[in-house]
Amino acid sequence: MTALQQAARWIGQARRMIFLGGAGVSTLSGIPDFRSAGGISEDFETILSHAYFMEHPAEFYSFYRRSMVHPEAKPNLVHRTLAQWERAGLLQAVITQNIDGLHQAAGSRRVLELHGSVLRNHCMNCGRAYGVEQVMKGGNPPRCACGGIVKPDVVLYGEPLDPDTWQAAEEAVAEADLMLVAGTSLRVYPAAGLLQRLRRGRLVLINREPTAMDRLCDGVIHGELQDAFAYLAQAVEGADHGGERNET
Ligand code: CNA
Repeated sequence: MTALQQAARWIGQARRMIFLGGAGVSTLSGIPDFRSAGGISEDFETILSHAYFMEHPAEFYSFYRRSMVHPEAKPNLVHRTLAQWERAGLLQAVITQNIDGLHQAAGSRRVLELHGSVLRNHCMNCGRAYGVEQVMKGGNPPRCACGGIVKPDVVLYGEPLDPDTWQAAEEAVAEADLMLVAGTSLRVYPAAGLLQRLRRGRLVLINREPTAMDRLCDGVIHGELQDAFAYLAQAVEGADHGGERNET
C-alpha cells in the first residue's frame, strides 16, 4: 500500500480529523508562497514585521498590496475537497496559516485563521472596520475618516497570535484522531508547534519538499497537492465511512 492509499484509508476511518495548511494550499490558486523557488523573493520577514509597519507604513503597503492581496484568486481543489469533507462530517476543522480567506470562499465553516485575514482591517486610532477593497484603493497608507492609519487584521512577524484562535486550534489538535498537514514548510512558530500537541491521533503530511517534522509523521507524501488531493477526494468518497458519523 502506498502512503497515499494509507492516508485515504485513515481519512475514511477518522472520527475527529483536522487539517493544518499553509501557503502551499493556495499556490494552485495563483497566490505565491514564501519559500518555494519562484515564491516571494523580497525580505518578507522584515517588511511584514510589526516594527516595519509602524515605522514605514507606506513601504509596507506597497509590498502588501502587490504581493499579499489577491482579490482575483479562487478556491482550488484542495479548498473544495476540505469543504466537502466538512459537509460530509469527516473533517472537524481547518487550521490555516493563510490569510487569503479561500477556505471560507470554498464553503468551509470551521476555519481557524492563525495569522488573521487580509479581508478584515481596522483603524488603529478609532477601531473602525474596513474591507479589503477600501484598503487596496485610496492613499498610501490607507487612512480612516478619523485620520488614523488602517491596519490589516493580519498577524505580522513580532505580533502575538489571537489567543482565542490559538486556544481553539490547540484544543482541536489535542482531540484529533487524525491530523492532515499540507502545503507548509513548518518553519513558522508557534503554528508548526501544533504538530507536537497531537496526543493520540495519526499525523499525515503532504508537501512538495521535506520538512523538519517529517520524522514525527505516521505517513509522509512528498508531491504536488493537486495530485494527492485528486486521489484523496476520489478515494475517500468511495470509502466506507462506517455509517455512524453524523452527517451535517
Ligand atoms: P511557506 O514557508 O512558503 O511553505 C510553503 C510550502 O508549501 C513549501 O514547503 C512548498 O514546497 C509547499 N508547496 C507549495 N506549493 C505546493 C504544491 N502545489 N504542492 C505541494 N506542496 C507545495 O509557507 P507556510 O505557510 O509554511 O509559511 C507560513 C507563512 C506564509 C504564513 O504566515 C502565511 O501567512 C504566509 N503566506 C500566506 C499566503 C496565503 O495566505 N495564501 C501566501 C504566502 C505566504
